[in-house]
Amino acid sequence: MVLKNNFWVLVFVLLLFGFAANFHTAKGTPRPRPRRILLDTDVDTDDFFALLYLLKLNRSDFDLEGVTINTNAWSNAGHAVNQLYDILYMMGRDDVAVGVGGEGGILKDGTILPNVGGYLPIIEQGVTTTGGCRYRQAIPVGIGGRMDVDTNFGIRKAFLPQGSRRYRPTTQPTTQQVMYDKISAGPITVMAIGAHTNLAIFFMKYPHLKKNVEHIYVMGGGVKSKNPTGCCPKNSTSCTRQQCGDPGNLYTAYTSNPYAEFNIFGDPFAAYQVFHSGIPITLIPLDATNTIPINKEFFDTFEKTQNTYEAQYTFQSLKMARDTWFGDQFYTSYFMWDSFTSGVAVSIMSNLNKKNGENEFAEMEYMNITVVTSNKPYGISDGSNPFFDGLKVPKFNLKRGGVHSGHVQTGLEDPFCIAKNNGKGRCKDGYTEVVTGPEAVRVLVATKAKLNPDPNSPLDRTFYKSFLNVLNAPQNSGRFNFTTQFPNYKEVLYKPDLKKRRLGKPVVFDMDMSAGDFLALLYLLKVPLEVINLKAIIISPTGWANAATIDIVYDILHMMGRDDIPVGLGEVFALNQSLPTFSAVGDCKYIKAIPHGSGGFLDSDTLYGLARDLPRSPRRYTAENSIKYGAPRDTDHPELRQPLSQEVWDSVLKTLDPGLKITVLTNGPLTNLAKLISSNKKASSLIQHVYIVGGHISNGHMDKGNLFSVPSNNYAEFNMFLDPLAAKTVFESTLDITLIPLSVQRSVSSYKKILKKLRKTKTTAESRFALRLLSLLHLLKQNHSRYNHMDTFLGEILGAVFLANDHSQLSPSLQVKPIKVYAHGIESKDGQTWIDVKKGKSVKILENINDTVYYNVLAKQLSYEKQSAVIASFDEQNKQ
Ligand SMILES: *[C@@H]1O[C@H](CO)[C@@H](O)[C@H](O)[C@H]1NC(C)=O
Ligand SMILES: *[C@@H]1O[C@H](CO)[C@@H](O)[C@H](O)[C@H]1NC(C)=O
Ligand SMILES: *[C@@H]1O[C@H](CO)[C@@H](O)[C@H](O)[C@H]1NC(C)=O
Ligand SMILES: *[C@@H]1O[C@H](CO)[C@@H](O)[C@H](O)[C@H]1NC(C)=O
Ligand SMILES: *[C@@H]1O[C@H](CO)[C@@H](O)[C@H](O)[C@H]1NC(C)=O
Ligand SMILES: *[C@@H]1O[C@H](CO)[C@@H](O)[C@H](O)[C@H]1NC(C)=O
Ligand SMILES: *[C@@H]1O[C@H](CO)[C@@H](O)[C@H](O)[C@H]1NC(C)=O
Ligand SMILES: [Ca+2]
Ligand SMILES: [Ca+2]
Repeated sequence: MVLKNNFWVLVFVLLLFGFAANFHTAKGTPRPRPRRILLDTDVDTDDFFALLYLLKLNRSDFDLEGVTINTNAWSNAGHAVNQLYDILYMMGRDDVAVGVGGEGGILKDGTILPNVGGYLPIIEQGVTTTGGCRYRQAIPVGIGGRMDVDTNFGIRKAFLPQGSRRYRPTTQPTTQQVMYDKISAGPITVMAIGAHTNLAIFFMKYPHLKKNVEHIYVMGGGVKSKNPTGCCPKNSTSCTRQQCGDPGNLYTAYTSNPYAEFNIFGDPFAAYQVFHSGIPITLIPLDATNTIPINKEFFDTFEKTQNTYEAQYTFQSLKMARDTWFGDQFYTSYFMWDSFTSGVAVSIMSNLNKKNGENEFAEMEYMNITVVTSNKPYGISDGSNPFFDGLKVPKFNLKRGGVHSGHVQTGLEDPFCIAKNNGKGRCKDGYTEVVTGPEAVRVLVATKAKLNPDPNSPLDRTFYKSFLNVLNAPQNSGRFNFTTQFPNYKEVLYKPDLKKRRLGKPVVFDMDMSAGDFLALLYLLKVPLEVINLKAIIISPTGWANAATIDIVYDILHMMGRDDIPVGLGEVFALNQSLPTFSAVGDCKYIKAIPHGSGGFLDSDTLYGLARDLPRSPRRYTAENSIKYGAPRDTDHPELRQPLSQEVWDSVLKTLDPGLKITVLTNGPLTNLAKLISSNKKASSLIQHVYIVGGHISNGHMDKGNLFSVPSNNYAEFNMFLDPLAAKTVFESTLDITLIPLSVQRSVSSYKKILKKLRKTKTTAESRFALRLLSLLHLLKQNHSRYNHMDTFLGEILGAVFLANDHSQLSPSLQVKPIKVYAHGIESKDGQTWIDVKKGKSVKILENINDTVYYNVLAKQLSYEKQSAVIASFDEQNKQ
């Protein structure tokens, strides 16, 4: 059609000036402009490449009106939504609606309530936001997985500006609301670049609105693809064949399912609903994306052309992805997935006069496919399929013996799926399989990325060039980055001069980053250094917050002028929960008790929306890594690497004055402590004392624990339940323990009383912050049933107060009792603690304190003018 050397000029012109060529339907009638777009994304790295590409297009042709977050995949909701808000703010697009979560559920009879948050695949969705992770467990949780995605490798907080939009409890628009608003407003195109939970729920709830969706572009699945990753040379004997030549890309689940791709595997039943919705679908599967890797030529060209903030952000992210990639196969195994999908979609929409989806970037072909949701034989009832098992009428009236009625994969280690002989799994859940007959849906499928006809260009795919041109184009560019938005922000570290001080007892604080833990931390930082010398913080991300929330700890320390205190990241899985064969992934047997939505991770990860008001620390999680610590290579700044809890612990021991021992306060699951004492026998002997906040010693059947989300388990307390094996390990050790159990915590969890005290005392920045957080928790508790458990967090502060104070002041009563912890893998009993005269371990138990004195001490200490905040807030930090 065009002379070779003019081709790129044309593509460039088309892109900048809007793909204006053809906005006519196949029949030739002009269609209304602009084309409205809704993007459903899991906010992975590659997702915001796609988002930025869409935001750069001429808005009179393509108008992205809404973004909804798939909360069931590669990122966690609280981190994802704030990153999205920041990206949109950078791009000057605060008008784009953002939806995340929702508290609605699906009833036993299949009734779908409004505002289902989509935190769980439909098969696990009940009436709350807690539930299992049969599919999501394929996604790595920590470093190399969601930890890196949530923080965008640590680049996000260094780079993105910060606007006024952010997650706020109870006022955050939900996914279903945004979908409803945008889809009911008129014809719209949807792009789905995560799992399909949100969309499927929407179509099941509002089938009459399907007619407004003109087209769905999907990144996902593998149809006839042959995964090129992990192939061994033919005659190699040493190479371990990983996934190679199979349709799927579940590199963590290959031994159970070589057929599925992550997005579709995230919720196969949802994907089935979307594919079978009757709405025209264009699929960009691995077949096509496997042919467009981020190769070296593309990478090098990109490095040289970064004319906009969005190009810089994208390049820096890609570079960190490359520098931390395992093995040496980044250039052949990191593909353009979602970004390529956005390009193909836009190009098809610009060429609607052409047949069969012809476009600039991909070869297309029609195929008849379905999505496999269960495995043959159908009609069995083996306990794997909650749509049928134990129900008189199958959920959603599904057909007995139909395609959804077979065995459904229950997890990565599902024995049904694991092949006995050749190591190649046999489950097909999530496979976008070619079929004939009534199940077949005719779908336009991208099969291959188009080659660049210009043999002299280093960029040998047409889309490479488009991507770089679009991101670097001056139109619709980002307005600033963090540094240019906040020129007064200084990367300084604040450290007290400890040399001339007589320091108190050395303390290590082990926290799971629940709201109460941050208040306990503030409290510990306020206790005179002569009483407590807080040596280190270790994080147990096995409780109420995700690992990436570690940045809030850094920010609190920065605020309080304590950038000298090291922060160590602990194991992301409870003991015995990660897979022995692949430790980056594992089960969620215990942590599934924490709600994903309101009152759970969504709120902890944002500190109920307040974390962004804290001063921003130059210290934060970073994916920077070092060969010295087992990384595949040194990144640009290996010295910045996030230390692990074990390393921080070791360094504390090294700097300990002779004769001194450490006091440990744990405010979360005992994962870290159990690891420390079992990996190093000497560790116990260097621990003076351990204060454990948690456990419940029931004194009668009415005296229940606090596990509100596990109805079968009446008597456990969260910190023990979340890692029962760790609790057992600690309670069978030689450690000297004081337990601060639920009953005494409950005696000091009156919001009214503490708020009254805090309002009266002279205020410091930190007491004001504590007052804000506590008032918010109190209001939420009064207003919304999802926040009923807020007392739990107020009670948690007691450990810090008790540890720090002259005991007589609080009039504590302590009793020594022999304690045992249940940890045999039975959900209804795990984590329970009881008195066992014969076999229990003698533990001091705090039974009572004077609550009036307690509230006084807490409020007074927080408003003590010494050891007060160095910078009060983010706003103050950025003032001239
Ligand atoms: C966007 O498209 C409109 C309508 O075709 C055109 O008038 C306008 O100049 C374009 N803007 C840019 C920046 O290309
Ligand atoms: C932000 O942009 C400025 C100006 O382009 C640049 O000097 C700075 O390095 C950027 N900041 C980051 C974190 O990349
Ligand atoms: C593999 O086989 C090919 C031909 O059969 C041979 O040329 C090559 O050297 C072999 N490679 C190894 C590593 O044995
Ligand atoms: C898909 O199915 C339709 C209807 O059964 C059939 O006409 C068509 O040939 C099939 N297409 C392919 C590519 O198999
Ligand atoms: C650890 O988990 C496995 C199953 O994954 C189980 O068989 C084993 O009993 C568990 N070990 C303990 C000590 O609970
Ligand atoms: C709680 O309800 C009160 C009164 O209805 C209202 O003023 C307040 O804003 C609500 N707070 C929250 C956090 O929803
Ligand atoms: C708690 O302490 C306050 C102040 O010292 C005292 O007045 C009160 O009687 C004490 N309460 C109990 C139950 O001992
Ligand atoms: Ca994605
Ligand atoms: Ca806690």
